[in-house]
Amino acid sequence: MDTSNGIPIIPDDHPRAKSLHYRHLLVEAMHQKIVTPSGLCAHGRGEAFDYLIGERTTPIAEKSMEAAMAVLLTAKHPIISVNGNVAALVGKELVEFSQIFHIPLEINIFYQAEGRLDAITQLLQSYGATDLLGVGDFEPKQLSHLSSNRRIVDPRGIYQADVVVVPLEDGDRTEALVAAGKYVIAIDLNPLSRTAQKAHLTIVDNLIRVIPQMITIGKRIQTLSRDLLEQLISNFDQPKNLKHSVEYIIKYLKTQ
Ligand code: PTJ
Repeated sequence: MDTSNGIPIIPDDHPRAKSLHYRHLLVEAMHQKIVTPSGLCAHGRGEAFDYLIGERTTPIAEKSMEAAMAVLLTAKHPIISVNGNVAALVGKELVEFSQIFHIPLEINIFYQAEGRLDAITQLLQSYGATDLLGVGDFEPKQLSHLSSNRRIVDPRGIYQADVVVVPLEDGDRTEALVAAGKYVIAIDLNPLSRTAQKAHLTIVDNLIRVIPQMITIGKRIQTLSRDLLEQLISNFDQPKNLKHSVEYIIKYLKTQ
């Protein structure tokens, strides 16, 4: 941890030490080009919504994670899309997730800038990632209905995927992925965002808590029969999930 005159900038006993730690991590990652400057604004938005659920995983999010895991375990070509914030916040956990469940990671960023793809690649490789998609030599394919840089995708990954996980996403691409016939799993603290509303399954929780918890859930359910996994999926109701997530916030605020 950086210090100023030998005193840690973020003392361990600071009441918001954890939150400040993640901010610091993102600022450092921005200096290394992993995170784009706008990524700091996106994080601030997320922090605000995290306050509204008491900064902990709700029972609603827990249920959506179980359904998401069932979708991933029964998918033919699942893929996880990784941008700068995602790599900086949970790169290590995502590499572990990818290796345990054999779900590839594709780097796909909105703000292209020299050195960013390399910086994100190197970070993920430092955690043991080997077969990253969206980088290196590949024949780029384009998603229709999208004009941003994120339309360029890897034919071995997002392009052929039946299920795409989009943590911390912008709404445009979620819509383009849905229009392309893909089942979209979003992780977004804001249940009102376009991404949250347009995805097939939204986990309204902090990415930082979600990935380790999905690993735990995945290990628990991966031996279930296909029938049981499909039951978990059919029991999930996205409109109810979003409605209950908003109601949770309202209820939580009333207790304050
Ligand atoms: O690395 P790049 O170039 O691809 O940058 C992409 C950013 C992050 C800048 C881009 O995706 C973006 O602008 O995102 P938005 O449109 O600000 O949306 C971010 C959404 O993620 C918001 O709805 C936030 O509430 C939510 N969010 C932020 N942090 C977290 C989060 N959701 C879950 N966990 C978080 N830690």
